[in-house]
Amino acid sequence: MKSTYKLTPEKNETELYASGHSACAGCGQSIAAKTVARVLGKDTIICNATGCLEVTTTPIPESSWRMPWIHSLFENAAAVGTGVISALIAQGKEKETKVVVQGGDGGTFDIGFGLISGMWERRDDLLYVCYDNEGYMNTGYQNSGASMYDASTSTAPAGKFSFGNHQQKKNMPKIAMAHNIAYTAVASVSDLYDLERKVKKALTYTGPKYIQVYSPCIPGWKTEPKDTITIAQLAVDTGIYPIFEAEGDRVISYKKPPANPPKVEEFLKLQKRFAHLFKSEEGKAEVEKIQKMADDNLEIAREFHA
Ligand SMILES: Cc1ncc(C[n+]2csc(CCOP(=O)(O)OP(=O)(O)O)c2C)c(N)n1
Ligand SMILES: [Mg+2]
Repeated sequence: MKSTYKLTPEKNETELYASGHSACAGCGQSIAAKTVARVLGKDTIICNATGCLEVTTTPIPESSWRMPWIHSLFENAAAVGTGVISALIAQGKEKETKVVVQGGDGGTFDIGFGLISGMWERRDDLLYVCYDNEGYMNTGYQNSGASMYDASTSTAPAGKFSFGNHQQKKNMPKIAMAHNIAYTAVASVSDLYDLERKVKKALTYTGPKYIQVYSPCIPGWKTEPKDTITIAQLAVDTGIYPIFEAEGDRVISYKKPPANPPKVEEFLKLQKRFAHLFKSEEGKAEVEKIQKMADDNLEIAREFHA
C-alpha cells in the first residue's frame, strides 16, 4: 500500500528532520518523527532518548535535526525535558518555546519509565512522543515491555519450546491516563494526517501530554520496506493496535473499526517475526489467540461508537 500523504515542495526544502540520516529505507519511526518535527516547528527543543532515532540521525559530528535537539541518556530523557523547561521558565521564554521529549518504546515503557512517571506527577508542560517499534531495535531486536505477544525477538526467540515473546504488551497509554495527564493519544504511521492532527491538538493543552506512534521496524520485524505502511494500516484495521485519544483518564475518541476488518493472519504473514506461527497446528492455535485479542479491541471501539 502506498501512502497518499503529500508534502509540498516548499515544505520539503525546509524539512526539520533532514534527509541523509542512516535509518533503513521504509523505517516507520523516521517517517513518524519527520512528521512530528514538521508540526512542531523550529521553535522547539527536542530531548531525545538514546535509541535508533538518535543513533541514525546524529553520528558525530553530523546531525539531521535543523532544530534545537539534545541527546540524553537512555533512561533520563524525561528528566532532561524537565530541566529544559525549568530553564525556559527562569528566562521567561516558556510560552514561546515548546519542549518535546521523544524516545523509543524501550526508553519509554521500560528503562525511562520511572522518570516519565515523575514528569507526569510534576505536571510538567511537556509533550512526550514514543515511537513504538516493539523492541530494543537499535541494539539487536531484544524484547521490550512493548513487544507483541508471540513475536520472535532476540531475547525471546521462537524455537522448539517457545512461540517467542509470551509477555503481554504493557498498556502504556492507559498508564499515562492513570496519571490523569492532560492528553494521551495513540497514532499510527499509516495515517500521517491523524498524527499531525494529534500533535497539533496536544500542543493546545497545558500540562503533560503523551503520544504513542505505531512504527514498524524493517530489520526487527523482518519485513520489506515497501510493506511498512500496509503493516501499520493492518495493525489498526484488525484491532491489533487500538487508535484512540483521551483527556485525563477519559477516552474522547476511538478509531471506528472498518465494516469488514481484515483477519490478523494477513498482518502476521507480512512479518517474519511471526513466521513460526504458520509452521504447526500449535501455531494455528496461537494465531487464534491473537485474533481474539484483536477482536476484543475492536469490540471496545464498536461499543464507543454504539
Ligand atoms: C542504560 C543503558 N542501557 C542500555 C543501553 C544500550 N541501548 C542503546 S539504544 C538501546 C535500544 C533502544 O530501544 P528503544 O528505546 O525501543 O529504541 P529503538 O532503538 O527501538 O528505536 C539500548 C538497549 C544504553 N545506551 N544505556
Ligand atoms: Mg524500540
